Amino acid sequence: PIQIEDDRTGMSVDTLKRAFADNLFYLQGKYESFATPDDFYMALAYTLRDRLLNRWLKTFKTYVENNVKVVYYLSAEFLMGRHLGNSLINLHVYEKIRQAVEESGLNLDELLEREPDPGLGNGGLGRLAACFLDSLATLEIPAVGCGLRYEFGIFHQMIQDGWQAEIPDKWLRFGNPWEIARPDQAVEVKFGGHTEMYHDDKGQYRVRWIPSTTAIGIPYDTPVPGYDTNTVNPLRLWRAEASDDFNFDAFNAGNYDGAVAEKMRSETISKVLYPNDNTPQGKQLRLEQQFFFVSCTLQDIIRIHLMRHKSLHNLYETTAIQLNDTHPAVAIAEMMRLLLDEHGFDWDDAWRVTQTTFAYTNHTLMPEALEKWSVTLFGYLLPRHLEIIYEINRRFLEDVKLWYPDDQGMLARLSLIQEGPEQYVRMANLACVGSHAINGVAALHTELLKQDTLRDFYKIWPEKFFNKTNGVTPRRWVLLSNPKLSELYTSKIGKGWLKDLDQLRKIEAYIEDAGFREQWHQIKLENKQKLADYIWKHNGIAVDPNSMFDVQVKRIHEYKRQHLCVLHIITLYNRIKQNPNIEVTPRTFIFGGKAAPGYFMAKLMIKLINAVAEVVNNDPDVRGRLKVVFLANFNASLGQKIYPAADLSEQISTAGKEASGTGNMKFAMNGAMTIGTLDGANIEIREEAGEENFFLFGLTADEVYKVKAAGYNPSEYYSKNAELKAVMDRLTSGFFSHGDKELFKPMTDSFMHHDPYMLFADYQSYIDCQERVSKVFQDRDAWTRMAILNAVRMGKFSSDRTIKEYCEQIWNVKPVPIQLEE
Ligand code: 26Q
Repeated sequence: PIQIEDDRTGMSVDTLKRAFADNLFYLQGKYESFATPDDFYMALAYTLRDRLLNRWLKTFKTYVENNVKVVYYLSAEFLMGRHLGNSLINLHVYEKIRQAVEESGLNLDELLEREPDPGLGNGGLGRLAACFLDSLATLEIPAVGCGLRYEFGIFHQMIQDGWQAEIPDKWLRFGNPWEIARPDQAVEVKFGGHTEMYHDDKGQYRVRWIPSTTAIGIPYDTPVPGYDTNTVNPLRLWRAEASDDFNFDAFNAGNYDGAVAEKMRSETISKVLYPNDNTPQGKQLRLEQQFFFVSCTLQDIIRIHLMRHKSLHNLYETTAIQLNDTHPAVAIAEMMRLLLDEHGFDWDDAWRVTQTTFAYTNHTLMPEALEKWSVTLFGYLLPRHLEIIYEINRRFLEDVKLWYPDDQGMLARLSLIQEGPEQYVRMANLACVGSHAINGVAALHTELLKQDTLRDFYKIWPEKFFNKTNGVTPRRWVLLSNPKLSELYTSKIGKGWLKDLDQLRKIEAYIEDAGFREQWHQIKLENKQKLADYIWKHNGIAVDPNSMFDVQVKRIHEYKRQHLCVLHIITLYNRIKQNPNIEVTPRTFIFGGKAAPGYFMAKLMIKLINAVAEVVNNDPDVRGRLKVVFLANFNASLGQKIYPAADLSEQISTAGKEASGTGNMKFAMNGAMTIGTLDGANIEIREEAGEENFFLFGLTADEVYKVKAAGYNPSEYYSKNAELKAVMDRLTSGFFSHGDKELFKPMTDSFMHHDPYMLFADYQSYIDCQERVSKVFQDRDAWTRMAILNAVRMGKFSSDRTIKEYCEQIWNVKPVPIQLEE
């Protein structure tokens, strides 16, 4: 008999072709001859989603039936990147789909480019959450990503006259084929109002929260497939809707527009992602967003637990909740409220359940970046939660007084409330007291947390502190983005490296093989040629693929010091102007990154890069040896094109400021060398690669601290360093701004008078180090050897390693393999 494959699950090329055509007709409602590339993309996306559903439903069923412990990863951001390519990889159907699409007369690469990049995050923190979901599914860990379904993600960046312009990100315009709405699991979230005391039926005092408004949360689930497993975990994002019954009275009383205004207000909650990165903004709507998704998630968690258990006392046995920074930290208070007010717990039991369930990851050291909310705003929006926070604080400080009777400073620093003319709730302190584990995201970061930012908490609870050095998924960041390099690896050592990145070290055996090194070099060159084509298409700048691709892509921030790189460019430019025949190693400087729309200095930095580019790229004396390119709208998809093409990765933050960095890992895995400070994960990257394979410069975190304490005076560096002086003079002269001496003055003034990020202190060391970089690059083979060793020693930075550590040391969860056949 002929075996007939099901159209929605079959994996043969013929079935895939038929399913693709079917979905075009029945889901997009188009004949092939009228279909647009977007229609074809959608039809293909549905073809893949169909093939994930079987595994997805089976995964959920297995979790429920076996009553397994589940990790809930709470994050205000998930920067997932495109789904289609990733699901082709994780389902092992890339080649078959390519064939099916080609036999249908289409080009797969073009269809992949049609997918809008889901940008529900700002940068490192959001992308880390996405890498973690990939690793959790790959390691077969029961896990749910929980967050907000923003209608508008991170803005689309355009460059106009050298300045950043922001365009709304309408990522849902054509519909989202990857999500399934679950309106049957909607929940209600309360806001505002006041609280009341009453006696319960046992005569106990209880508190009732009478809210002034409510909103409805609708969950939308997106499948997250593991690589080479049957596990498909959900990413559950909540959308806010108005609850219609609430304004029924106003509606009936004829106050139609009043009722509609109220409805709009509720639906605003999940409208847009706040575009700030590492600089919190104390806006009411942001707090509403945080509480909204937290309350939806906790109600959901409790509902699921109570499906299999009589009470919530053993919640920690079924549930681990990870707080991705303090953005979801109000969950500590909401969990207490649910247990106390809605499930009749007494305080001590509720507190035990809360503390054993929650864990907190810190992503920042800069005190000004720690989240705090004015007590007035907090109490207005969440009156019951403010009461609970005060009670947590009262009990906590009682304990502290017992432990440190004479230390008022300690009490003031540990308090959940910052005192002063205006009181604030300190979210990091709330997260620390409510969690059983607190972790930093790189070894140095964790050490600095213990010694500095959270030192008092470390003093009282040293056993709560862990380091979990970040990682990235090698599936998206090597296999998907760098297929040629992946093929080369696999041809030598098999496919094992994709689930155990340490195996890449086996490649070291080929380091003396000149043919291997040549193949490696050719792959890098091809990747650079592709990026050069992209640059030509988008910026109209011709760049030489044989020049060094010197790349800095990341959010624009003063502490990340994109402007230090600009000082280097101007230094080289000045040398050329002084002697046009001087020998220079040809370089293409590539920048990319978004500035928070309200961050003036960051926007000025983008203008500066483009202004310098205009001069350098067009000066005949330069003879094309230096090129400067700013690529607009850096996001996950653009990252996938850039990392594989980079020769040099710029990781030049002021030591002690970058908690970890994760772009640094993506570059290194794709065979770029790093120039960097001893900051964040750079330190561990250098340790793994070997110090001879890392271009190190600059002050250490310790030295930064000491130089500042001794009274740092940047103008001294200016007067004593002739080359730095020439660079600054060129900048202030109006040379890069058509004679306008005012344009860059806010930045140059900051350098000369404060220089909080110590560019001048690190300038000479950076320039000297870049000299060494240029020298080595001229010896092509020496460079290739270093790049190979560097790349294949990055096993530690697979997010699989990071997630295994969280599972064993923080969450206490184990893999649950999914069987497809009964
Ligand atoms: C908070 C309140 C109100 C509005 C915005 C915010 C907000 C949003 C995003 C605060 C911070 C962020 C993002 C922080 C972030 O991305 N941190 C980075 O996290 C990475 C993953 O751990 C690290 O590698 C980076 O070093 C760190 O900067």
